[in-house]
Amino acid sequence: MATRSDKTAGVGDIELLQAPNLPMDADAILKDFTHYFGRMLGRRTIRTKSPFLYQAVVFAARDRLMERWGQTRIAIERNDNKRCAYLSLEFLMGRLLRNNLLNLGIEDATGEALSRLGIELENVYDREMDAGLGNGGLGRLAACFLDSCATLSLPVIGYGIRYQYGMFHQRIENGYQIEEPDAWLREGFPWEIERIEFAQSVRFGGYSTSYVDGQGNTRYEWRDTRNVLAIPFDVPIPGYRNGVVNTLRLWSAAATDAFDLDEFNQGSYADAVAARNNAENITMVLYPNAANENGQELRLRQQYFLASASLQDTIRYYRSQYDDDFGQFAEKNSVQLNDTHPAIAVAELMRLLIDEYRLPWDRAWDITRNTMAYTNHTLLPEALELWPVSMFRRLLPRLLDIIYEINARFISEVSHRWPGDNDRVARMSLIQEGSEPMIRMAYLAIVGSYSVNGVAALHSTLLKSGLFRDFAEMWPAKFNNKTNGVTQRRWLAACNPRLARLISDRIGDGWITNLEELQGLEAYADDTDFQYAWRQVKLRNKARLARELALRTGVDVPATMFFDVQVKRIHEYKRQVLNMLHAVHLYDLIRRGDAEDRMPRTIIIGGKAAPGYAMAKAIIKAINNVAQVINSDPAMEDRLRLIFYPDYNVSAMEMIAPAADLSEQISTAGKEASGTGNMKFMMNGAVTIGTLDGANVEIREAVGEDNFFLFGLTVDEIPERRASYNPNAIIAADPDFERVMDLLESGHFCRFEPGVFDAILRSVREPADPWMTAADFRSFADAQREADRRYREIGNWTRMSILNTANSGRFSTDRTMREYNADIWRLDPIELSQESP
Ligand code: 26V
Repeated sequence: MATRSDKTAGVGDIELLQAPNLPMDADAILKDFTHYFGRMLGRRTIRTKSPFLYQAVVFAARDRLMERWGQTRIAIERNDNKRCAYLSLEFLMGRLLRNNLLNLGIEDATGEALSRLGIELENVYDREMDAGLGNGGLGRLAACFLDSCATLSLPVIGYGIRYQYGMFHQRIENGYQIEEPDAWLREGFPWEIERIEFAQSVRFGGYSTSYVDGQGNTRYEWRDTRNVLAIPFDVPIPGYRNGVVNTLRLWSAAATDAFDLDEFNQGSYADAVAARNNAENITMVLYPNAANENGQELRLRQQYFLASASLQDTIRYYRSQYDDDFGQFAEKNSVQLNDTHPAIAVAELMRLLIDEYRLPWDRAWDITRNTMAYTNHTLLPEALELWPVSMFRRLLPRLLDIIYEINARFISEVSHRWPGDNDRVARMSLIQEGSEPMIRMAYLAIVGSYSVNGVAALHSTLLKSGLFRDFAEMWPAKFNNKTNGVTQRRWLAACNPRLARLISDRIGDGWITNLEELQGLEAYADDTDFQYAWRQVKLRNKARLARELALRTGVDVPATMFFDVQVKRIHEYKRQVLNMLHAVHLYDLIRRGDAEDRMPRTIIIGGKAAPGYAMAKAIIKAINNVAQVINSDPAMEDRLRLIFYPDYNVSAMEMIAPAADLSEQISTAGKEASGTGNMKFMMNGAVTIGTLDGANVEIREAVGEDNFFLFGLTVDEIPERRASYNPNAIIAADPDFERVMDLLESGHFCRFEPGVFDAILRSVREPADPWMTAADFRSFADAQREADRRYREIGNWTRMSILNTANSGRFSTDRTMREYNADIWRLDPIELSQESP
């Protein structure tokens, strides 16, 4: 382990970090590109499709990141900044080249350099694979946070897992989702730096025991463990033109040389070497989330692996400044837990402080509770993490001891405060009793943290009154809200360059780091020249998306149609089914000649289903079947298109958001914690049709009710409606709805595949339907009709579109990160020394 003496033992830093930084002009970039392409990669001929082209461009850019990276580290050390470790099982980074060039300020120079070789930078961007190390909202949020923290000069380090296989690729075959592995590292990942010198060892298995030491203190030991090596790979995270480069540190598992020494000694050399897979499997694959696939042992190994390696790394750095004096640990560190996935960190920090550094329980607990902070990302009770006690005993016995001890002390606190309230004690216990006792990870996170936050105002309110009510009653001051955001560097500046230019030409480019400046667009909302230019940008973005749709699906759509888009993970609560019912309704209207005054519309639906989530997969099949019938009916041509967008991911959204007219945010009220796609669409001038759920509530407040298509039951209305919910009566009373159900139930969309819609239609008609799809059909169809009417008054729509962008300022992660910092982390910004260029 590194100590201060190690640091002073060397002879000093290499000159790189003090010398003037590399030039950023086209000549210098071209020279470096040529060096990497020819001398390092050993290539001579430039071919547009070659991965080496992309790699050489990355290396030229990386050189310029590298010096700033070193300068940032030095500044943090010198100022002895408090730091925040953002622990997340997911970082959905997407592609990095465009954003890194943008933030470094060398996009134009790089484009110029490459154009001299006859290469288009845009094609080089396209050669990059998405780093898809996440499922959806939660993982992409973590990626946006990193961009904003670097831009705000906040010393935040992301800790995650370097999965060999990220989010699976989705292929559609006969309407069904087929999953294919995402071998994103196949051609290498040129942004990362392996830092073997910071490897850590993580323990599993064995048994826990105690003994009394020379001074009469009880000591605990975790013996006979199987250890796995955690090797860090660092990815640079540049701020926007501020000289700061932060770090995303991704851990990769490797067998230690001592791994399975037993077998080795028993003479089975080949078995011993083969058994190394057991260690290396830990970071093999990202779990695609499905609440019904809980309790997978490998997943728990991933969680502990991340928590332990990251905390050991945090302590290593702290000790390089303070040796073994832990007195200031909590003043110098915050650890933000991205959902409960890394919540085992609460117990692991206790273990490290007590077992490894010999702190007494109370001091260790004090430090832990002043270091950890927890963010909740879901209200669905079935998504709350529970781990079998028996699995913990087998895999992490020492951590189970610690959790039991935390629980014993916590429960005694509860019973002192509420004497005799045994129900409350059972409700709040970290252990859910039963034939298979389970550990409630969310409760461990709450008890071990000084802050618990939700991700939108409504969500945070519902957490306090629902899921975490008892805890909010006990510690009201711990609970707070931090409404999500998205980074405008990726989600406007980089992905929508035409709109970015139009905006900057009018109001300057201050919005890139101060999104509230978009407010200045309000003044042009009624300016017909500006409106015209605004429409032209949207039209060109739609044409670009239309080309991609044709490529991916073979369906042609005119860019002049109304683009109605719902892209997100497929889940019943997100109600893609409601969207499909509406598509069938429009189809029916056109067929019966009742849609003459309707705007031609393209409905785009995209998203992945968890491989084990049968209903979500059935929804994909159903949408594809409806699409097939609609798109091959000559009567629908130029009137209605329904497209399922295959393999939706971050890069897809970068093309989709700039091209959307209407943003579908139609979850059952009270189910979507926040949503962040809603914000990306708004920023790019799409108008929302949505329920009062998650951050939609705040979006509507910001843009004004006239510029948002509201529909559906509210959170407050749902319980009373549920009590007497009768979907069959609702359908029977609504002729449009009845016709839609008739079409679907008659087999019109599955002539040769009977039963394909059965499960879905049954759930719509089910009085116990938790998502209450039927209850919202009429109000959804009415809101859609109103959206159509408003779109046909094109000036009016454009005004609405401009106002959406203009009022999206609040939904920048710059604002979100400022709030985390002001209320939770309290970090001082990194102060780069004056000499560093
Ligand atoms: C659960 C599981 C269960 C086991 C396997 C892997 C896995 C991965 C993720 C999850 C929970 C995901 C929760 C989530 O993504 N929540 C979303 O967070 C967004 C950012 O705060 C928010 O905008 C969305 O509304 C919310 O659904």
